[in-house]
Amino acid sequence: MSTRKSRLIAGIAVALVTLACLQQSSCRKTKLRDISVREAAAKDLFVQERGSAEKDRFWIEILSWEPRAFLFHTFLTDGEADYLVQLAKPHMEKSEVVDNETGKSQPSEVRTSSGMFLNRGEDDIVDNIEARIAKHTAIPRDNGEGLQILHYQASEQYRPHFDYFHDKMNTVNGGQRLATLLMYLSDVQEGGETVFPDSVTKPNAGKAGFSTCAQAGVAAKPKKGDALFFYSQTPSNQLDEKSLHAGCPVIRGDKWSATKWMRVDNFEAGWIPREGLAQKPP
Ligand SMILES: O=C(O)CCC(=O)C(=O)O
Repeated sequence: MSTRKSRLIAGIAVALVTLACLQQSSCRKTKLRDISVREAAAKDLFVQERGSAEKDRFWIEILSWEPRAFLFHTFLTDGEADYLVQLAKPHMEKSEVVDNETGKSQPSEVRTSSGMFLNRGEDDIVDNIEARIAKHTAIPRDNGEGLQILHYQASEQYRPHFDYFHDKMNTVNGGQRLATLLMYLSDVQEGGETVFPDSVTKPNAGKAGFSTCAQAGVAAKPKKGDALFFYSQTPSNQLDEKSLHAGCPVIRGDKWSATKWMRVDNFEAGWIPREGLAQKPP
């Protein structure tokens, strides 16, 4: 077919589609290929979930591609953040870390915070947050471990570490850790950022408002309700050494956070009994 003829046919096709479209009122009001229309539609979805005020707006900020790290702004409501702190407070214990050789948890100077584990699906509020995590990370809820709640007081920190395991024992159930969602449950007056010291870009070097620790690489400042999402593996499923990260020392104030580690496969979550806690739900 000649180029002239095919151009003519394409032109007629566009005219017919436009005519059909103009007969529908929805099409007359919006330009389908207008980006602002698509953005507004996406925003509406989140507004339904989070409330209409600008301060409640959920949006995703790309922090880094190497490692892959994203900041979910306004992921939790203030009420949800306060609830998790309140649930955990009476049960906090000195944090431990997994020993690379034995795969067992033990106290270590690597991590000076205190913490506790909630059960997966422990109650309706936790369950709802976990469903939201699955939706926004696109990683099934059943791949997640129970939430770990952490508390850092002034000078406390979590030194640089990987979330993936170096031993075999810890990967039997659920496989390796694929990704982490770190939810900030409080603001911190100074310090306490989560930093990736081996990130390829160094956007915070010399930046006012970031502690010296956080200036070493891509970093997220703790803000109540925000959540840091990052992968421990590259898109080609290799363990990502650039995902090395640290909880910088808190300088002023204190920091509460909740960590959701997500595995590559289903994770059989047990049920940790606690005083006053109901039996595992059916
Ligand atoms: O508290 C932080 O900023 C880091 C926590 C962390 O690295 C973890 O829980 O794996």
